[in-house]
Amino acid sequence: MQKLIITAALTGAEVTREQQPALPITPEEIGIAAAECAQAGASIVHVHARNADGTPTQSREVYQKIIAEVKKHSNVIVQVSTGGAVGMTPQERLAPVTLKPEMATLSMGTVNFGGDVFMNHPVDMEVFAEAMRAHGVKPELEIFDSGMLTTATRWLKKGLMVGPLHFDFVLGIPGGMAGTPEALMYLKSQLPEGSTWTVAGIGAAQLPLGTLAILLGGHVRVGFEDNVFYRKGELAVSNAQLIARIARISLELDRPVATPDEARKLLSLREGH
Ligand code: KMH
Ligand code: ZN
Repeated sequence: MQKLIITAALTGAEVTREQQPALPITPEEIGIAAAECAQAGASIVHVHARNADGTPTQSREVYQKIIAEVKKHSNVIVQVSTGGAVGMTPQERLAPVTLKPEMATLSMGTVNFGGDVFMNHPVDMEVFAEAMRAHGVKPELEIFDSGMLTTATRWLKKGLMVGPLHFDFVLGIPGGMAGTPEALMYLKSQLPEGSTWTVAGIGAAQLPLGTLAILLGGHVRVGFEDNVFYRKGELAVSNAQLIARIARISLELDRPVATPDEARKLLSLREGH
């Protein structure tokens, strides 16, 4: 089995300080949280930008500061969000890709997102994929429901995307696929050959799905974007606390954790970072 790649989803677009007092918001806070997570075993940080008042933004300048702050403290891979927040325009969402980060997310379809609709028109998705190709950015394909994986497989066959593909199964969003072992097993069974994958279990699904992914040879994403609790009724004290638990479980299961450079190789990221 490959070494385990742990992604720290540090901030997200929706979680507030009221829900999680330790949420990193400013570029400086995100840089420090990234360093703590790298120390605890993360090799990727999935980042979202916020304005000073905590509202989400896709500002190129704020992402530039975040990337600089992360790189100041650690060698971790930076993956920017192109999902942003519900209601943002595709043009806004694409802005951080022009900074040529090593990775960016690419949502593979539209999904109900709680009480909202997270819009991903196929025409926009193609523009996003093309921009990532042009800037040498490795997409992580966000799969909220099974048809999105079918779409990715079709795009691969049509040459709209080049393999090996890397997927993130985001399971447990109200409106998307359930955060259950059965859902994860089904998605795994449908992967194009040679793909890598990680799982982001939402809320209470984070720990069981992360543990299952370790056993199945996948990778794991944890962090405040997806879950603010350490266990039922107990808030996590930091993103790093969630990372450290997954790293411990993986080591107990005899699966070593990848360094950022090992993750770069496993994900076939471009050279030169
Ligand atoms: N905030 C969600 C609407 C991503 O980062 O690419 C979308 C999201 C996915 O978080
Ligand atoms: Zn995100």
